[in-house]
Amino acid sequence: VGGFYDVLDLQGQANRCRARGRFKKEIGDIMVGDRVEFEVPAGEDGIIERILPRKTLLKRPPVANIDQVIIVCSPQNPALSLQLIDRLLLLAESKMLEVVICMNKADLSTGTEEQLLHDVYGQAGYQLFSASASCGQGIEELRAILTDRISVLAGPSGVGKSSLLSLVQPGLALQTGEVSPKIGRGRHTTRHVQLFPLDGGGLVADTPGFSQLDLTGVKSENIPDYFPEFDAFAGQCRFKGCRHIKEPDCAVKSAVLSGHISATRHKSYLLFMDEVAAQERSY
Ligand SMILES: Nc1nc2c(ncn2[C@@H]2O[C@H](COP(=O)(O)OP(=O)(O)O)[C@@H](O)[C@H]2O)c(=O)[nH]1
Ligand SMILES: [Mg+2]
Ligand SMILES: [Zn+2]
Repeated sequence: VGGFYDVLDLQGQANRCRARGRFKKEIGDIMVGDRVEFEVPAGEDGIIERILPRKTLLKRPPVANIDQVIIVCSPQNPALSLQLIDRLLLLAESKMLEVVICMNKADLSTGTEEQLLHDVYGQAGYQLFSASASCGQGIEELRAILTDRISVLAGPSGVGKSSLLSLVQPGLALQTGEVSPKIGRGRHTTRHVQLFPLDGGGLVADTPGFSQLDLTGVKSENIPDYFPEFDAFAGQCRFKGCRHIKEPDCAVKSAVLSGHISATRHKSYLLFMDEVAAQERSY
C-alpha cells in the first residue's frame, strides 16, 4: 500500500519495507503472498531485494503462492448453486490449487443439500465438510484445514466466509476493519488484498477468492483434465483426445449414464466447454 510492503519475517514479525528502485523493471510487481529476500538497515525501512520463484499465481484476487482454496457455499441465503461451485472448482484446478468445499449455514439445511453435495463432490473425490458459523459447527475442522497453509476463501457474497474466519480466529474481522494510521482510512474500505497470519500457523486472505468468475485464460483442450473424476474413464474412450461431448463410445458419457460420474458435473463440463470454445472462436 502506497509503495510500502509489510513483510513477515520467519519469526512472524511484520517489517515495513520498500522495494529496491531497480526492482519493478527487473522482476515486475511484488505481489501479496510473494516470498522475498529483504534487508532491514538499523533504524530504517526495510528493502526488498529479490522475489523468490512463485508456486502459484492468481490474478483476481492478486495473490501469489496460494496453496488452497476453500470454496464456501450455503444451502439457503444464498441458495446452493452447483454450477457456481463447478466454476470455482474449474478455476482452482486450472491453477493447480488444492480445494476443500465447505457448506456453511448447515443450520439452514434440511439435510438434502448436504446429501446432494456429498453425492456430487464426494464422488468426484473432493474433500467436503459442513459448518455453521451460527452454531459454531465445523470451526475446528476449518481451523485444522487452514493451519500451515496459505488459503483463500472463495464463494458468493453472503455465504458466511467472514463469519467463519472470525470464529477461526477471533479478532481477525476486527483487524480488517481497523484504521491504518499510515493510510488514514479503514482498511476494509481499501481494495488491497491482505494475508492474515493465523495463530496456529498459516495465512488466509481477507477477500473472497476468484472475484472474477469468467474462464478467460482457460483452454478448452485442458478442461477435461480439470474434472478429476473423468480420469478413471477417459482412457477407455474409443477416440484418443475424446472431448466427451458427442463422440461415439465415450467412456465418460457411459459413466454419467451409469451414475459413476455425476450428471450435474458433466452438464457443467459441457457448459464450460461451450463457453470457452466460443471465447476461443472470437479471438
Ligand atoms: N443462519 C446462518 N447465518 C449465517 C451463518 N454464517 C453467517 N451467517 C449470516 O450470513 C450473513 C453473511 O455473512 P458473511 O460472513 O458476511 O458472509 P460473506 O459475504 O461470505 O463474508 C450474515 O448476516 C451472517 O450473520 C450460519 O452458519 N448460519
Ligand atoms: Mg465477507
Ligand atoms: Zn470420451
